[in-house]
Amino acid sequence: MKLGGSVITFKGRTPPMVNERAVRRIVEEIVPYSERLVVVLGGGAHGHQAAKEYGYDNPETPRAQLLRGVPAIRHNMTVLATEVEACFRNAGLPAVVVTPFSSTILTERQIVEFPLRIIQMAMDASLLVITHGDVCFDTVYGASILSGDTIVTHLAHMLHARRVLLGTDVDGIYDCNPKTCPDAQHIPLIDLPHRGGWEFQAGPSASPDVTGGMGNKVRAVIEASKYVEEIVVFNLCVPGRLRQLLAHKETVCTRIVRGGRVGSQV
Ligand code: IP8
Repeated sequence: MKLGGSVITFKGRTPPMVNERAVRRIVEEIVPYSERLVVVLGGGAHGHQAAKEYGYDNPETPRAQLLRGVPAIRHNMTVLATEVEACFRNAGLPAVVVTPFSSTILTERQIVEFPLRIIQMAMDASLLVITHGDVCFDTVYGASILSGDTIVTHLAHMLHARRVLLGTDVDGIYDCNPKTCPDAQHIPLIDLPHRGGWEFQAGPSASPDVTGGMGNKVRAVIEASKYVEEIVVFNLCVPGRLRQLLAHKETVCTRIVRGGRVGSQV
Protein backbone atom coordinates (compact mmCIF):
# COMPACT_ATOMS: atom_id res chain seq x y z
CA MET A 1 0.00 0.00 0.00
CA LYS A 2 1.25 3.45 -0.87
CA LEU A 3 0.50 6.42 1.36
CA GLY A 4 0.69 9.43 -0.95
CA GLY A 5 3.01 12.22 0.16
CA SER A 6 0.30 14.83 -0.43
CA VAL A 7 -1.81 13.13 2.26
CA ILE A 8 0.78 12.38 4.94
CA THR A 9 2.64 15.71 4.68
CA PHE A 10 1.58 19.30 4.08
CA LYS A 11 3.01 19.26 0.60
CA GLY A 12 3.27 23.01 -0.07
CA ARG A 13 4.64 23.86 3.36
CA THR A 14 8.26 24.88 4.04
CA PRO A 15 9.94 23.61 6.16
CA PRO A 16 8.32 20.24 5.58
CA MET A 17 5.83 19.03 8.15
CA VAL A 18 4.11 15.68 8.66
CA ASN A 19 0.31 15.77 8.77
CA GLU A 20 0.22 13.83 12.01
CA ARG A 21 -3.54 13.96 12.33
CA ALA A 22 -3.94 12.33 8.92
CA VAL A 23 -1.28 9.72 9.67
CA ARG A 24 -2.86 8.81 13.02
CA ARG A 25 -6.26 8.39 11.36
CA ILE A 26 -4.76 6.26 8.55
CA VAL A 27 -3.04 4.06 11.13
CA GLU A 28 -6.35 3.57 12.99
CA GLU A 29 -7.88 2.36 9.73
CA ILE A 30 -5.03 -0.13 9.28
CA VAL A 31 -5.18 -1.52 12.84
CA PRO A 32 -8.06 -4.01 12.24
CA TYR A 33 -6.32 -5.46 9.15
CA SER A 34 -4.52 -8.69 9.96
CA GLU A 35 -3.07 -9.84 6.63
CA ARG A 36 0.44 -9.20 5.35
CA LEU A 37 1.07 -5.62 4.34
CA VAL A 38 3.96 -3.43 3.23
CA VAL A 39 3.50 0.33 3.54
CA VAL A 40 5.33 2.59 1.07
CA LEU A 41 5.50 6.32 1.78
CA GLY A 42 5.59 8.97 -0.92
CA GLY A 43 8.08 11.82 -0.54
CA GLY A 44 5.61 14.67 0.02
CA ALA A 45 7.06 17.95 1.25
CA HIS A 46 10.01 16.10 2.82
CA GLY A 47 11.26 14.54 -0.40
CA HIS A 48 10.10 16.74 -3.24
CA GLN A 49 11.08 20.19 -1.96
CA ALA A 50 14.70 19.22 -1.30
CA ALA A 51 14.85 17.19 -4.53
CA LYS A 52 13.70 20.22 -6.53
CA GLU A 53 16.14 22.50 -4.73
CA TYR A 54 19.05 20.34 -5.91
CA GLY A 55 17.75 20.06 -9.47
CA TYR A 56 16.35 16.52 -9.56
CA ASP A 57 13.49 17.80 -11.72
CA ASN A 58 15.93 18.90 -14.44
CA PRO A 59 17.76 16.34 -16.62
CA GLU A 60 20.56 18.90 -17.24
CA THR A 61 21.53 19.17 -13.55
CA PRO A 62 25.24 18.33 -13.13
CA ARG A 63 26.04 15.11 -11.31
CA ALA A 64 27.97 16.99 -8.59
CA GLN A 65 24.93 19.08 -7.71
CA LEU A 66 22.68 16.01 -7.54
CA LEU A 67 25.16 14.36 -5.20
CA ARG A 68 25.32 17.49 -3.02
CA GLY A 69 21.57 17.14 -2.49
CA VAL A 70 21.76 13.59 -1.12
CA PRO A 71 22.18 14.48 2.60
CA ALA A 72 19.27 16.95 2.68
CA ILE A 73 16.84 14.60 0.92
CA ARG A 74 18.00 11.63 3.01
CA HIS A 75 17.62 13.56 6.22
CA ASN A 76 14.11 14.72 5.36
CA MET A 77 12.95 11.25 4.32
CA THR A 78 14.37 9.77 7.52
CA VAL A 79 12.44 12.34 9.56
CA LEU A 80 9.21 11.54 7.66
CA ALA A 81 9.65 7.77 7.96
CA THR A 82 10.52 7.98 11.65
CA GLU A 83 7.49 10.12 12.46
CA VAL A 84 5.16 7.79 10.55
CA GLU A 85 6.78 4.76 12.20
CA ALA A 86 6.14 6.34 15.63
CA CYS A 87 2.42 6.71 14.81
CA PHE A 88 2.24 3.00 13.86
CA ARG A 89 4.08 1.98 17.02
CA ASN A 90 1.89 4.20 19.21
CA ALA A 91 -1.12 2.30 17.84
CA GLY A 92 0.52 -1.00 18.86
CA LEU A 93 1.63 -2.06 15.37
CA PRO A 94 5.10 -3.67 15.05
CA ALA A 95 6.38 -1.27 12.40
CA VAL A 96 9.98 -1.11 11.18
CA VAL A 97 11.41 1.23 8.57
CA VAL A 98 13.48 -0.32 5.79
CA THR A 99 15.31 2.60 4.19
CA PRO A 100 16.02 2.20 0.46
CA PHE A 101 19.14 4.43 0.33
CA SER A 102 21.35 2.10 2.38
CA SER A 103 20.89 -0.93 0.16
CA THR A 104 19.44 0.16 -3.17
CA ILE A 105 21.29 0.80 -6.42
CA LEU A 106 19.66 2.34 -9.45
CA THR A 107 20.73 2.45 -13.08
CA GLU A 108 18.98 5.21 -15.04
CA ARG A 109 16.38 5.37 -12.25
CA GLN A 110 15.56 1.67 -12.52
CA ILE A 111 16.06 -0.62 -9.53
CA VAL A 112 19.10 -2.87 -9.82
CA GLU A 113 19.44 -3.77 -6.14
CA PHE A 114 16.76 -3.47 -3.48
CA PRO A 115 16.54 -4.80 0.14
CA LEU A 116 13.95 -7.41 -0.80
CA ARG A 117 15.36 -10.19 1.36
CA ILE A 118 15.30 -7.97 4.44
CA ILE A 119 11.70 -6.99 3.70
CA GLN A 120 10.74 -10.65 3.27
CA MET A 121 12.47 -11.63 6.53
CA ALA A 122 10.75 -8.77 8.36
CA MET A 123 7.38 -9.91 7.00
CA ASP A 124 8.12 -13.50 7.99
CA ALA A 125 8.83 -12.18 11.48
CA SER A 126 5.30 -10.62 11.43
CA LEU A 127 6.70 -7.10 11.36
CA LEU A 128 4.94 -4.37 9.44
CA VAL A 129 7.45 -2.95 6.96
CA ILE A 130 7.44 0.74 6.15
CA THR A 131 9.61 1.79 3.24
CA HIS A 132 9.59 5.01 1.26
CA GLY A 133 10.52 6.95 -1.84
CA ASP A 134 14.14 8.04 -1.48
CA VAL A 135 17.24 9.40 -3.11
CA CYS A 136 19.57 6.54 -4.12
CA PHE A 137 22.92 6.17 -5.86
CA ASP A 138 22.54 5.69 -9.58
CA THR A 139 25.31 4.09 -11.64
CA VAL A 140 24.61 6.45 -14.54
CA TYR A 141 23.44 9.76 -12.99
CA GLY A 142 25.32 9.66 -9.70
CA ALA A 143 22.08 9.81 -7.74
CA SER A 144 18.41 9.83 -8.64
CA ILE A 145 15.01 9.78 -7.03
CA LEU A 146 13.40 6.43 -6.44
CA SER A 147 9.67 7.07 -6.41
CA GLY A 148 7.37 5.24 -4.01
CA ASP A 149 5.33 4.20 -7.07
CA THR A 150 8.40 2.47 -8.55
CA ILE A 151 8.92 0.67 -5.22
CA VAL A 152 5.28 -0.43 -5.17
CA THR A 153 5.60 -1.90 -8.67
CA HIS A 154 8.85 -3.65 -7.79
CA LEU A 155 7.45 -5.13 -4.57
CA ALA A 156 4.17 -6.15 -6.22
CA HIS A 157 6.22 -8.14 -8.69
CA MET A 158 8.87 -9.59 -6.40
CA LEU A 159 6.60 -10.37 -3.43
CA HIS A 160 3.80 -11.77 -5.63
CA ALA A 161 1.38 -9.33 -4.05
CA ARG A 162 -2.31 -9.97 -4.54
CA ARG A 163 -3.41 -6.37 -4.34
CA VAL A 164 -1.94 -2.88 -4.56
CA LEU A 165 -3.64 0.07 -2.89
CA LEU A 166 -2.51 3.55 -3.92
CA GLY A 167 -3.75 6.24 -1.54
CA THR A 168 -3.84 9.72 -3.12
CA ASP A 169 -5.68 13.02 -2.60
CA VAL A 170 -8.23 12.41 -5.36
CA ASP A 171 -10.95 9.76 -5.77
CA GLY A 172 -8.99 7.74 -8.34
CA ILE A 173 -8.15 8.12 -12.03
CA TYR A 174 -10.02 10.62 -14.19
CA ASP A 175 -10.21 11.37 -17.89
CA CYS A 176 -8.60 14.78 -17.20
CA ASN A 177 -7.11 16.57 -14.20
CA PRO A 178 -9.91 16.83 -11.59
CA LYS A 179 -8.07 19.68 -9.85
CA THR A 180 -8.27 21.95 -12.91
CA CYS A 181 -11.00 20.48 -15.10
CA PRO A 182 -14.56 20.87 -13.72
CA ASP A 183 -15.97 18.26 -16.15
CA ALA A 184 -13.42 15.58 -15.23
CA GLN A 185 -15.05 12.16 -15.29
CA HIS A 186 -14.07 9.68 -12.62
CA ILE A 187 -13.25 6.23 -14.01
CA PRO A 188 -14.43 3.57 -11.53
CA LEU A 189 -13.07 0.53 -13.36
CA ILE A 190 -10.27 0.10 -15.85
CA ASP A 191 -9.88 -3.22 -17.57
CA LEU A 192 -6.45 -2.67 -19.10
CA PRO A 193 -6.55 -4.69 -22.29
CA HIS A 194 -9.95 -3.16 -23.09
CA ARG A 195 -9.37 0.36 -21.97
CA GLY A 196 -10.94 1.75 -25.15
CA GLY A 197 -8.85 4.88 -25.60
CA TRP A 198 -9.32 6.36 -22.15
CA GLU A 199 -6.94 9.25 -21.70
CA PHE A 200 -5.70 8.55 -18.19
CA GLN A 201 -4.41 11.73 -16.69
CA ALA A 202 -4.62 13.99 -13.74
CA GLY A 203 -2.12 16.62 -14.84
CA PRO A 204 0.91 17.92 -13.01
CA SER A 205 0.87 18.28 -9.26
CA ALA A 206 0.27 21.79 -7.85
CA SER A 207 3.24 21.45 -5.45
CA PRO A 208 6.80 20.43 -6.32
CA ASP A 209 6.77 16.83 -7.55
CA VAL A 210 10.01 15.68 -9.13
CA THR A 211 8.66 12.21 -9.95
CA GLY A 212 5.74 13.33 -12.09
CA GLY A 213 2.72 13.12 -9.78
CA MET A 214 -0.32 11.27 -11.08
CA GLY A 215 1.25 10.72 -14.52
CA ASN A 216 3.94 8.61 -12.90
CA LYS A 217 1.32 6.81 -10.84
CA VAL A 218 -0.61 5.85 -13.97
CA ARG A 219 2.55 4.46 -15.57
CA ALA A 220 3.29 2.54 -12.36
CA VAL A 221 -0.28 1.22 -12.32
CA ILE A 222 0.00 -0.11 -15.85
CA GLU A 223 3.30 -1.81 -15.01
CA ALA A 224 2.11 -3.19 -11.65
CA SER A 225 -1.08 -4.55 -13.21
CA LYS A 226 1.06 -7.19 -14.93
CA TYR A 227 1.77 -8.77 -11.56
CA VAL A 228 -1.26 -8.37 -9.28
CA GLU A 229 -4.93 -9.25 -9.40
CA GLU A 230 -6.10 -5.76 -8.66
CA ILE A 231 -4.81 -2.21 -8.18
CA VAL A 232 -6.94 0.34 -6.42
CA VAL A 233 -6.35 4.09 -6.63
CA PHE A 234 -8.37 5.81 -3.92
CA ASN A 235 -8.76 8.98 -1.88
CA LEU A 236 -6.80 8.53 1.33
CA CYS A 237 -7.93 11.97 2.58
CA VAL A 238 -11.50 10.72 3.01
CA PRO A 239 -11.86 8.94 6.36
CA GLY A 240 -13.09 5.36 6.14
CA ARG A 241 -12.19 4.55 2.55
CA LEU A 242 -8.97 2.75 3.41
CA ARG A 243 -10.75 0.78 6.15
CA GLN A 244 -13.46 -0.24 3.64
CA LEU A 245 -10.93 -1.30 1.03
CA LEU A 246 -8.93 -3.33 3.52
CA ALA A 247 -12.18 -5.05 4.54
CA HIS A 248 -12.97 -5.73 0.84
CA LYS A 249 -16.02 -3.49 1.03
CA GLU A 250 -17.35 -1.16 -1.67
CA THR A 251 -16.06 2.40 -1.78
CA VAL A 252 -15.38 5.23 -4.24
CA CYS A 253 -12.13 4.46 -6.09
CA THR A 254 -10.67 3.36 -9.41
CA ARG A 255 -10.06 -0.37 -9.69
CA ILE A 256 -7.61 -1.54 -12.32
CA VAL A 257 -7.75 -5.14 -13.46
CA ARG A 258 -6.51 -7.06 -16.47
CA GLY A 259 -8.80 -9.14 -18.61
CA GLY A 260 -11.95 -8.67 -16.50
CA ARG A 261 -10.42 -10.11 -13.31
CA VAL A 262 -12.33 -8.15 -10.70
CA GLY A 263 -11.82 -9.28 -7.11
CA SER A 264 -14.45 -7.24 -5.31
CA GLN A 265 -16.91 -4.94 -7.05
CA VAL A 266 -16.95 -1.14 -7.16
O1 IP8 B 1 6.42 10.87 -3.85
C1 IP8 B 1 9.51 10.57 -4.10
O2 IP8 B 1 8.56 9.56 -3.91
P1 IP8 B 1 7.10 9.74 -4.55
C2 IP8 B 1 10.63 10.47 -3.07
O3 IP8 B 1 6.43 8.43 -4.30
C3 IP8 B 1 11.48 11.68 -2.99
O4 IP8 B 1 7.27 10.00 -6.02
C4 IP8 B 1 12.67 11.57 -2.15
C5 IP8 B 1 11.26 12.81 -3.59
